[in-house]
Amino acid sequence: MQSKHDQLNQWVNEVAALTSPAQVHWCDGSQAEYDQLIRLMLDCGDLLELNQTTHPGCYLHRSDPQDVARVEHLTFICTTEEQDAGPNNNWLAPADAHRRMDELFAGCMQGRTMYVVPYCMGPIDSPLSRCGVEITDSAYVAANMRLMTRMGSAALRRIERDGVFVKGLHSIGELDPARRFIMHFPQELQIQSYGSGYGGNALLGKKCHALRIASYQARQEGWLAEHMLIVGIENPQGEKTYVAAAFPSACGKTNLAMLIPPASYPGWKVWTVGDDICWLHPGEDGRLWAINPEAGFFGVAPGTSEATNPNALAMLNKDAIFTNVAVTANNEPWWEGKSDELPVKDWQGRDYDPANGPAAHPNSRFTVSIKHCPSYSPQAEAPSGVPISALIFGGRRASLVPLVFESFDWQHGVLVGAAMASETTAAATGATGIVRRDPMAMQPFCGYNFADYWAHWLGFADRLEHLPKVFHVNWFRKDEQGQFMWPGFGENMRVLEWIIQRCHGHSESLHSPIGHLPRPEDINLEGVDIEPSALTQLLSVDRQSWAAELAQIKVHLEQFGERLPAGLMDQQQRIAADLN
Ligand code: OXD
Ligand code: MN
Repeated sequence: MQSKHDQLNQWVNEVAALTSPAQVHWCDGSQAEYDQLIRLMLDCGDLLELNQTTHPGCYLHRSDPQDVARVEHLTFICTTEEQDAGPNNNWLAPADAHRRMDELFAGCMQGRTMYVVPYCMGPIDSPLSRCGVEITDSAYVAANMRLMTRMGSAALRRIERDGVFVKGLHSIGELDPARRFIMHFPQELQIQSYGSGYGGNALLGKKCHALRIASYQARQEGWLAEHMLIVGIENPQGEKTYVAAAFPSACGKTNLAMLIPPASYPGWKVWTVGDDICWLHPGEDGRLWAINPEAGFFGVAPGTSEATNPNALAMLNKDAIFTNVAVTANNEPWWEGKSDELPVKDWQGRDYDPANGPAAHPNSRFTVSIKHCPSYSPQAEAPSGVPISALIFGGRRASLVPLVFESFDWQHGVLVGAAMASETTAAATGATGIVRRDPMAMQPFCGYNFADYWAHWLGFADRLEHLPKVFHVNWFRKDEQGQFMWPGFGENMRVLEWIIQRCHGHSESLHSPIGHLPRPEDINLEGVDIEPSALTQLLSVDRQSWAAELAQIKVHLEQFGERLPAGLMDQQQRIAADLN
């Protein structure tokens, strides 16, 4: 097959000439094709069948043990000017990067099938959506792309109509960490990824396209591509308020996106529009409108349970691909936190032995269509997206940061996002549990200089008549004994309620130097076991520690030198002065 798009055909031919595959397969996205991909992977051992009685259509993939997470140190933004990539990115000159990648790709698909995967990020009929084509030699990637994106013929027709598309070239190569690179060429709308089969490195529609390339494009075109979940919160009167929230990887975006309100919230419901990526566009009505560019979840498995995220558990009983989880004697998928039962095989297929560490890899994942989620919002298909009333930033902070606060205004809100910090998690290689700055949860994903990115954010103040309110939350505060002080999960509804009341101008707040905080009595504690003194502590601001934090924020901002928009340092100085 070929497309009606000459430039696409030409590129596919060029890639085939470079990589020498045994055959080329253009993906149409059909069920028959998906079934065929699964069959192929079962035959070669890339997939293992899970219990088809309890988990029909569910399979397990065990990755190379050296290929289990994103590799930030091997991820590059290749712009002509180094300054355009900024201190927040690794940079290579485009010509150097191309030379290096051409060497790796030369002949790398010999004996393999080259899949041409057309996909659309966002509803197929939405003017806000953008398309791409991923060429890959991995059947696992092709199958996962069908779950994660609108993949196949409909996307190809749109590409033929639009003309423009992002070119993604991927090969698993030898899966050798020493021969692994994830390169982005935002000016050429190109991505090249070699040597990894891991989701964020290999499913190019997700982080590479929908965040890194899209954030660059969004700046040029006047919108935002963000690492945010999107939910609609429905009150007992049936009114829905949409919010988007940015948390670093593996900090509970998926759980919040599928929250089930506690029993003391009858008539409330949370609708899932997206769990990871959000494209925000100014609407003609002066509001900010959001689409989820993805069509599925690539969620972290460990910790997902009946208590933490029953909606996720319910959607994982059929048609899901699991990566690096453990299995039980009954051949069902298993991970830490799922049940008290013990697995028989760990994520590497060894007999389970606690001495080898966790049975499921801490960054083990599930891939499943969003439509399987019990709280799926049909608005996820709305071509114009959903109107956003609040943006919520959050991180994993054991101390200092209150349960929730609201920024004074948009400019302050941008500083709150720019100053975000969180303990690192297993979603990326490297040490976990270390506090690092992760502005807007975009540290690994912003495709250009953060200074320019913050200036772009600040500019929305002039472009939107109805700016969303900006909040910061922290579900992860610990007491002196190291115990979490806030129950989290479904109980986070209590914080969301205050947030949406603030959006509708209904609730009180207390002024503090770092923002508006709820008074303890503004958080509904009916039906939850939490000491009033703990809540008071969760809602307090320790001036001395915050003064130290503001000093660190200053150092963080100073890295961006001359390019840093003045508005951010103004905000930092105002708060620091207030704290003193
Ligand atoms: C993800 C990540 O996979 O952020 O969503 O790492
Ligand atoms: Mn993510």
